[in-house]
Amino acid sequence: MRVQKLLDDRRLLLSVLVTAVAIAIGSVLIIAFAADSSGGGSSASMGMAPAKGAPGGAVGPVKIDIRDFKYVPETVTVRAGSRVTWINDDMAPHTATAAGVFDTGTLQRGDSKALTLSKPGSYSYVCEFHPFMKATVVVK
Ligand SMILES: [Cu+2]
Repeated sequence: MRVQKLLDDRRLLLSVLVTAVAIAIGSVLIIAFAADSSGGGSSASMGMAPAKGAPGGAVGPVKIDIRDFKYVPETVTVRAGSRVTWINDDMAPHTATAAGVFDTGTLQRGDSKALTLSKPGSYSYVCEFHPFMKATVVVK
């Protein structure tokens, strides 16, 4: 009786082990599939990544900070139709004015203004209050 019981226990243990191994293999396969599909997703988003390169980069939307009497970045290149936002972080009021092309109007501290630039060209602009402040937007 005792020997028989021991054998039964062993069989039970063996079947439990086999089941555990099967579950382990199954979950490894599921994880591998999940990793594979998420890997595909991340490589797709990596393909999109260059579009996010805003400062001085290729495609809008783009933000330009005004601080210490400078436009940062000083030169930006955007695709036609991009929205460009100027944000005044200075104490002094500023504008971003390209005569006859675009004008943010007066931006007080903390103000921002978004303009859509749709016509290709290279536009240098200044601050109406501080004409030594110069920068360029290139619209492609
Ligand atoms: Cu200014």
